[in-house]
Parts: sequence; C-alpha cells; structure tokens
Amino acid sequence: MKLERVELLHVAIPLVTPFRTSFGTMTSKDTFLLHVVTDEAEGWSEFAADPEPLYCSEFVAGAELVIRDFLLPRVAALPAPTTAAVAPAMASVKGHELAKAALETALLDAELRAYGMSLATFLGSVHERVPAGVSVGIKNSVPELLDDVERYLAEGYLRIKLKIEPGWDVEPVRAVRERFGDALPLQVDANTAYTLADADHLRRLDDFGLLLIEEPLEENNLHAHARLQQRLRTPVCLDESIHSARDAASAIALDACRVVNVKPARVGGYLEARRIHDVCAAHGVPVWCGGMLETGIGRAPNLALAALPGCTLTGDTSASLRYFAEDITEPFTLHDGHLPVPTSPGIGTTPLTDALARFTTSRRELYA
Ligand code: OSB
Ligand code: MG
Repeated sequence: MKLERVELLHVAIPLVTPFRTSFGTMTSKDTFLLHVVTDEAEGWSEFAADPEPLYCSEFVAGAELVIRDFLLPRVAALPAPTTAAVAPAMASVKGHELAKAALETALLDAELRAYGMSLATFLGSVHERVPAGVSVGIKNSVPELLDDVERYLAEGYLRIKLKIEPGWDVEPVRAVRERFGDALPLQVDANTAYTLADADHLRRLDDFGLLLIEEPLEENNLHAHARLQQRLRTPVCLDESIHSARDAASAIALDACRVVNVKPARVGGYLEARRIHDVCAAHGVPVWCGGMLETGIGRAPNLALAALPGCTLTGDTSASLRYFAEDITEPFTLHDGHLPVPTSPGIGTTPLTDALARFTTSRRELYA
C-alpha cells in the first residue's frame, strides 16, 4: 500500500439537543475527518475530541498540528504504511492518542478495503448487532430528565447512563429509579468531577443498584480510584484514565476499576482497543464501547468493536438521530434497541457527498 494523498476536512454538525456534562456543554460536533488515498483504496476516520481540551488534553487545532507536523511525516516515511506499522512509527511522539487513532484508523480503513474485509471480521467480532445504550446529559431539572429518559426508553434504548456532577447525582438517580423501576439497566458517569473526599457521598449511590460509576475521580489517579472502590459496592469503571492496554492491566491489578470503557480514539486506535479488550477478558473484567458523540464515520467502527465477545455490557453507541438530525453518513437506526454491525469492507461506511459538502467548513491537503 502506497500513500498518495491525505486530506483533512473540518466539519461542524449541529446536535439535536445540547449535551451537558460535568466538563461543559456541547451544541455542535466540531471536528475534522481524515481522508487518505492509497494506490489500492481510500480510507476515512474522524478525530473524536472537541475544539477545547475539556474532556481530555487533546483538541481539534492541536491534533491537526500534531498530525501534520509530527505523525504524518513519520507514517509517510514508511516503505509501506500498513496499519501494523503505523503505531510503532508514531511511538516516539509522546501521548496524542486521539490524533494517532485518527491517522491509524483512516489507514486501517483503506487497508481493509483493499482486502475486501470488514473491520468486524478483522477484529474478531461475534455479533451481527449490538445492544444500544444512551448517555443522558445533565438537565436543568429532574422532570426534564425524566421526560428525556422516558423518550429514550420509548425509542428502545436498553440501558441508560446519567451524567452526574456534584449537586446532580443522588436525586436524579433516585428519581429515575423511582419512575422506571429497579430492573432498568442504569449507570452514571462523573467525568472526573469528584475527589476522594466525596467517597461518603458517592457511597449513597450504592443504594440504587447501578451497573457502574464511570470515572468518578481525576484522570490517571489509579490509586485514588482503588481507594474509592474499596469503599463502594458499585463497580468503578474507568474511561479517561485508561490510555493503553498497560493502563488497563495496572488498573485491574490495583483494583482501581472492575469495568472498562474502551474508546478506540482514547487509546490510540482499534489495535490497542482490541488489546485492552483482550487484557480485560483475560481477567474477567467486563468491557463496553464508549462514544464521543461521533458522526457515522466514528460510530461505524465503534460498532465493530462493540461486537467483540468481551464487550458484555451495553455501550454508548446510540443511533444517529440521538445526536444529529442529519448525519454525515447513512444514518444508523435502532431496531429492537440494537444497532447493526457494519459488514462491508473497512469501517463499512463513507461520507455522503451532499452531507459532506454541507457540513464541511474547510479542507486542507496534508500530503500529496
Ligand atoms: O465520558 O463517555 C464520556 C461524550 C463526549 C465525551 C465523553 C463522553 C461522552 C458520552 C456520550 O458520555 C457518548 C456518546 O453517546 O457518544
Ligand atoms: Mg465517560
């Protein structure tokens, strides 16, 4: 496979409803797509983070610069930019997992298309469809939250995740439990909003039979998460703190988490995501596929990952309509609470020409 062209397209797609978390409010998905052209096939990927470094340290403008000046030159210098060679070529650049994931995934898409193989087949996925959960943002009032949850359940979503922060935790969880019952699969995500000093308060959540509490404490503080886990019955799940399979191994060894949210972008791509899945599966630690409000370009490959055998908990991969009135790809739609795992070669989707033209705000040639 020979690299011929790499193009970066800035896109801005309005969200159907603002998404509020403990770190900020998003009203639109502003990011970039990478489009690679090789002598054998083309590939697409999406940078998963936002214009501001609030969920993680990476952000759109920084990632563009890192890809252009540091990652792409290393990959372009390879005799053949096969997916397996990409991460080793970029390894001397520290961090920047989301930027690395974007470049690796576009090349993986192209390589798999050249072989006519789907990502699901490549990864070893075992399901044709995956159950869909939905991540529900922080609302202005409990009645507003209950209305939203009711609507998502009516649409068929099989698991609810509530975003929490200090001042919006026990009461909304109690209200959802009272209204929808104990059988509803329910979990919460704090996005690092608490400290260990809040342990007694967080322990009140133990009364509600939650599947897990996601990233309650600060990013990368495995020690504090382990201390918290000792005081909670609710399983701790890590998101922001897991950047690699080695992190997952450390977190499991320390009992800093009993569940792992794997986001391929956050861990440098699908190859590392698969390794995390394998480490967790070997330890009997359930894994589920998280999301970053991706367009169809990011969602399609996540569905392949979510169909691995160790992904035993329902993920955040919701239908296109949960995010966008109009997606940049053919929309993913919910059937009986499930989304289909793409079966065509590569990530299994491409941008729709018209939608892409309308949502693209600028394009740059990074390599030609
Ligand atoms: O912490 O899981 C998170 C969205 C953006 C950034 C971080 C997170 C989220 C979500 C929504 O919870 C996941 C999705 O529906 O894509
Ligand atoms: Mg999270």
